[in-house]
Amino acid sequence: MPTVHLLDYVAGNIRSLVNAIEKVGYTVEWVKSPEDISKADTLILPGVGHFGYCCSQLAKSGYTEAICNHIRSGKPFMGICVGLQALLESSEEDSAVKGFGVIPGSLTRFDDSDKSVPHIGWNSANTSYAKSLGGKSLYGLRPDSKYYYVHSYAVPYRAGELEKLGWDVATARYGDQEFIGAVAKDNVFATQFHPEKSGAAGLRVIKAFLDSRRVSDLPYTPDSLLSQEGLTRRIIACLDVRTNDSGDLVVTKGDQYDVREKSSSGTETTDGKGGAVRNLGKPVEMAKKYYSEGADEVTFLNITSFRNCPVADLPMLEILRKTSETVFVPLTIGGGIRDTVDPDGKKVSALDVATLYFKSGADKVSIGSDAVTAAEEYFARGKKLDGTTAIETISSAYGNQAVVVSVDPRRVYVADPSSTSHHTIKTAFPGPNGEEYCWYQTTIKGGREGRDFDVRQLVTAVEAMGCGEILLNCIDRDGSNKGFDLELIRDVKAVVKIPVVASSGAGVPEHFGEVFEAANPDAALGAGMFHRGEYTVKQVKEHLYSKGLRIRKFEE
Ligand code: 1PR
Repeated sequence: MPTVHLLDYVAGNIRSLVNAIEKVGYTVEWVKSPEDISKADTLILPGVGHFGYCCSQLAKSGYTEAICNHIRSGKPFMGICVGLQALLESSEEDSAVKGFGVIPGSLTRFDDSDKSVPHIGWNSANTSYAKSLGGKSLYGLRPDSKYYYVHSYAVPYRAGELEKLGWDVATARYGDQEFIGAVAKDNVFATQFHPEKSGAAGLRVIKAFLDSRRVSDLPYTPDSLLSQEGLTRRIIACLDVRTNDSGDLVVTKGDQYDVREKSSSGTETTDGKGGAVRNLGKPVEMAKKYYSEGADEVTFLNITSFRNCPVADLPMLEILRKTSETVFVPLTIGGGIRDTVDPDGKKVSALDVATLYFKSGADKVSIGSDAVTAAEEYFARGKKLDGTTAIETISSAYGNQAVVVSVDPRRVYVADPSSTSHHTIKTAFPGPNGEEYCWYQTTIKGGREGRDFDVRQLVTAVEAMGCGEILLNCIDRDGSNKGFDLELIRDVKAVVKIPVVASSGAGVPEHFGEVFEAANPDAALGAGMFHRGEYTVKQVKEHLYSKGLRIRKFEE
């Protein structure tokens, strides 16, 4: 198989890129020193994280000159995400550090006054306006396909500027900002999106580049799809995973976080544990199924954090490795991301735990209980960061976009807002004694312990610490099939700029339409309705499409 040289200088999920390259018929050889680059025929520079960190690391280790020589020699070069950004002259993210200057221009931060930042999700890379391409596809890009982006900085698109210098440009639009999704000139091709995370559409792009197929014919696309430019509504399938009573790792699903079968009378069994852990299937197989139905992301939550093995042997690592071989959309892993101690007494930091997960194919880690404790301490310190929390250490090493905080709130009803110091909302669903107000109490340990800390305090604290996305569960709605808690989602959306994923309560496709229209989350997640086979991800997307909402269509 032909070989591709890959530079692994930064942290991040490189495994998925290797899997994607192998999937399209190539093998990977690692570049371990600047000298290796002179031996490379085709070179790929991937990247996630911080522009300044990335460019200064490359310069310090002597790679910048070697990469620029490779580009000057005319041999094929591809940059991905920060690998594209490094080709620019500079970035607002770190004005003290210079880029390679291969592409004229500079990166600016997205305006967050009217939208969430980072920009996370599926957006276009549209070349249909590029006159130079004469209606053909650039490296397999299609105007009706969607690609996975995750970034806060982008190159604003100014019509004609780069084209005048011989660049072909693919554009995307976020809110009213048009930016560069991909660029190509001679032997250089670079994408702001992650093709290795963009399903079949992304694999097609990688293959076209590696096969040196710069332009090709486009299939016919109906006008209805071409008008779907912009960020799509993201649908996430969530798999709660735990060991059942026979010791097998299974996908399970609870009602209000209780994952055990009820006895036939509907009550708990005499041992107080309830029945067996519900077993809804095998994690890797179910992830594959949701991928093939068009899920835009898959989240695994390891809901039993006890363990009797070293962190490096955690069974979830193997699940991620296997899943990332065939599932080419972003994978999130949650559960047990915290400082910990191995059975032999060795300390393992939250950052080390996260690193193991990223190396095994995860794109994001999701932090639950530890984030609540860290946020409480942040408030106790007078809202001062201390730099040592899991959120801070992981986001500074891997970027904010890699850190999700999973929130498990529960309603506490009050008759009068003055009876609590917490932020309350007036609810359309009064409490058991007719209380018209409630606050959302945060919990830890899978909802088992409530804290004197509300959801607004938690989300604002974790945003300040460097969390890039909120996974907003709701214990009251979990497994209820009654629809999302719109009041909760609106309340959280009002106080953070980072994306919010609505979770808990989805029972029918209409619930997804309702939540996007009434509470405007950045993504919505479903579990039980998919696991029980009641509806498919595809049906949810068809419903959204019928309501005129933008979605990513699954491509074979
Ligand atoms: O505290 O960092 O170890 O993380 C533990 C993680 O496990 C947290 O993300 C927490 O939300 C999750 N978790 C813990 N216990 C449970 C449980 O169910 N007993 N699951 C649990 C949380 C909630 C959602 C669920 C949606 C959608 N699961 O992820 O998938 O509510 O369900 P639905 O569509 O069927 O209503 P840490």
